[in-house]
Amino acid sequence: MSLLGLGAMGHALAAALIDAGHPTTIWNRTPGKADALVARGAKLASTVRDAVSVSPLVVTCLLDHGSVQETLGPVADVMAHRSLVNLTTTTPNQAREFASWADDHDVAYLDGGIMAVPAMIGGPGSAILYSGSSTVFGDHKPVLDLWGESTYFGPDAGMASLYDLAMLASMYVMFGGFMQGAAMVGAAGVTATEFASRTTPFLAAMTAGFSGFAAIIDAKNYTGEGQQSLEFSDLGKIVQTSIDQGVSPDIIAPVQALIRRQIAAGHGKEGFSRIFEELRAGKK
Ligand code: FVH
Repeated sequence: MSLLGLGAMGHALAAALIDAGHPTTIWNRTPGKADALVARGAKLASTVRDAVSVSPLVVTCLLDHGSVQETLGPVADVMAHRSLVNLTTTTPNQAREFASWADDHDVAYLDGGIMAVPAMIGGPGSAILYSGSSTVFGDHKPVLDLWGESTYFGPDAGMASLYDLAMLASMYVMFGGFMQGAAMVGAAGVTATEFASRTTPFLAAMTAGFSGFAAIIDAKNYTGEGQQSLEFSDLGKIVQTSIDQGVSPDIIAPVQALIRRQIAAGHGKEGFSRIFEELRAGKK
């Protein structure tokens, strides 16, 4: 395999391949980042063209969509009849754009979304989502599995990225919620460390509720027993306490706005999952 990009993530991917004894050629725009990997057994290519031409499988892990375009565009001729796995984070439409470019240049394209940080690569909990060419996925799964659990999400090259970004959306909003709470108690002199020690087990337990929300959403029945209604819990006390503590409610207030729009639309007796419908209705 030839791996283009030796940033924090590319370095971890290369190291996992070398540790597994997989023949690996590496390239990076800025020289000097490959030394430790070469000492461990990787072959260093001095140009992208050299790197691409020695392997049937090329993997890119670069900064963004533009850096992949800049790197592969000039070597499209040597990319022909090879397989490309792009682990660079892009939007779904950018992934589809690469798939179309690949198609035009006789390249088999698989897009990937890495659900791990560099230190996790090759270890427990590391997962990479793939979509695009099923042939590339099937042919190379044993080597892809060296990095983490590999899951294929179908021929639409944008699906892996869509899952990736949707999961990151969930994560960042949860992280933002932690910041909101930490600021609220922080205004009363509580350290963020103390707050984290209380909040971590609580949130871990609360995530068990996702499957319940999911069942309600998939059934489109938001009126089931045992749910707090939107009217009962419109987050008013949380927003007010944030303000009373001198803390901006900017993280929690948009959630309240979704609830209030659903109440105004006549759904006040229904449960929290109902805000899914407000989101699905698009930005007002
Ligand atoms: N690091 C992480 O935790 C996340 C986990 C989830 C997935 N991401 C994505 O992985 C891509 C690479 O991330 P990274 O952490 O390796 O990023 P950096 O350490 O900043 O390295 C960037 C590499 O990209 C090269 N590069 C940048 N611009 C260009 C360009 N125009 N042409 C060629 N190469 C370019 C850069 O080269 P250099 O600066 O050393 O010369 C690095 O090799 C990324 O999509 C994450 O979203 C990581």
